[in-house]
Amino acid sequence: MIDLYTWTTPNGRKVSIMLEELGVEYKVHPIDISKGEQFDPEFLKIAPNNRIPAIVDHDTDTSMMETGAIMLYLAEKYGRFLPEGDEKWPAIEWLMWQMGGVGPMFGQVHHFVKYNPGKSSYAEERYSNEAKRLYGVLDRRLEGRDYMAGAGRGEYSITDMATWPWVSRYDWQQIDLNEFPNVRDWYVRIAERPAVQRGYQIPKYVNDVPLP
Ligand SMILES: N[C@@H](CCC(=O)N[C@@H](CS)C(=O)NCC(=O)O)C(=O)O
Repeated sequence: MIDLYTWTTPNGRKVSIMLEELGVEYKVHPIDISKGEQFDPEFLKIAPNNRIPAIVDHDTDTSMMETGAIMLYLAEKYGRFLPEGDEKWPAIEWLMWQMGGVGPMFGQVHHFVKYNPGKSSYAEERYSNEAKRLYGVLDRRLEGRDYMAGAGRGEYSITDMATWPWVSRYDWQQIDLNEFPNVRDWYVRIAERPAVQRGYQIPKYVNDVPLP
């Protein structure tokens, strides 16, 4: 049994989508970051960086923060959603690209462009340009592929599950997905998955999955 501590954000949705894809039993504990619940000392014991999401796996007595680690842990535990053999490291390479690039940069776009417009034109421009550059990188990666990692046209993996929730906020980033047709098609393909639809609504409904 897994406890998931989460909120309605891209990082939170990565893990709820994965748990829904795995079809395993898990219990949701909402951590409302708009009310500062991520700073609760009890949560700090599980997530020393005061960020959601985090999990506690009672089967193995493991608690874990950081979505990249959580997703690799779950992929290994259940033997799913991480390509094998020669395809394993490219999948992890692109997962790390999401962790180090897409997440932090898109997060700054949300901060400056969506929530604090006009406070710093330098930051708005810098992070918007970086987001557009990353969309271009993803579009080129997806040329001739259905998924970000895996042989041939690729296979659906944690790399996609980690990246998709950030792209789902394309309107917050003022991105027209039609400018990135490979990303748009990949985004819609994944949005149609029932587990993604369910995982998106954890821990509560905010809006339908956006569609371009
Ligand atoms: N690198 C972390 C990032 C986690 C993160 O930034 N979570 C955000 C929500 S998407 C959060 O908890 N923010 C609370 C805050 O900024 O105080 C991961 O991948 O788990």
